[in-house]
Amino acid sequence: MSVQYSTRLPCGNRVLDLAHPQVMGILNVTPDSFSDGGRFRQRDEALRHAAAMVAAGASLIDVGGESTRPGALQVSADEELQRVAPVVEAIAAELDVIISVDTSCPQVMRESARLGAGLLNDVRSLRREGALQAAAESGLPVCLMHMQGEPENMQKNPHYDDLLAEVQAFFAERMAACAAAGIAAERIILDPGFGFAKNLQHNLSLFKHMQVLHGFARPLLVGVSRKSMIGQALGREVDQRLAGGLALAALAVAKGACILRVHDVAETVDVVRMIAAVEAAQ
Ligand code: 7PM
Repeated sequence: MSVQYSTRLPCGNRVLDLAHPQVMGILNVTPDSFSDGGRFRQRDEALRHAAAMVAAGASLIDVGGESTRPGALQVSADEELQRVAPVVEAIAAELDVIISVDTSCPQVMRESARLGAGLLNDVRSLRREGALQAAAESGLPVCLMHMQGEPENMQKNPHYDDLLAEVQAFFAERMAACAAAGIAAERIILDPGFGFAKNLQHNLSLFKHMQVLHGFARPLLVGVSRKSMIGQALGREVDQRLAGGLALAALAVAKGACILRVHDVAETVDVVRMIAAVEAAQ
């Protein structure tokens, strides 16, 4: 597959090589303790998990402090920042990896960029008040993810007249908003948003036809790890979705996706390496 974009994406003080598929490890920092001791323990645990994912071959770590689970309530910016900032700071100091921050909050974007984040991953595609400006001023690349509505209400009977056309129209609108805010197309990554305001048929159809998004000539990120589309297609609980997820990872690479956002880094890296071995053959 010939790519239509520069394969060298500057991410703060590092560069992401998009000539080959890259694996982004998911790091959730959603605590159950509010004591200082809890915060320190949580930071160290997160750092250990991040280090293990880097050792397994992740080139990006996606740090998320807000649950975007369907129906989830929003956390305050202060709470999100208290969860995310120490972890971003620790990873930046200790590990050779690009830090992505899964946030919709302008304050978290600014502070994360200051602390060494290399990528902003916003499931709301910079639609929150002040997010476009914060992202623009960070100078970092941004991942724009398709979602109809908000996480709070998105799975209440999602409907599309023409799913592919609506996803494409959404990206066209958000890329125009980014351009107007001073975020060049060269800084944008696109993500179909699997599981966000989509039923099983929507998810499968969007996956099947993902290639239409190459029309934007921007890198594609795919996040399907352990998601309910696998559970629903195969009848598997969340701890039994690895094989289904790896099948989708391989298929996503075949369809030209270049960032795979996953929980199971080592297994996904094997998928990517195996595909590369075949592609390198005569
Ligand atoms: C509960 C349900 C917790 C769902 C977390 C989730 C994506 C993302 C997430 C994605 C991008 C998950 C989701 N998913 N960011 N953040 N793309 N760019 O399953 O698909 O990880 S949160």
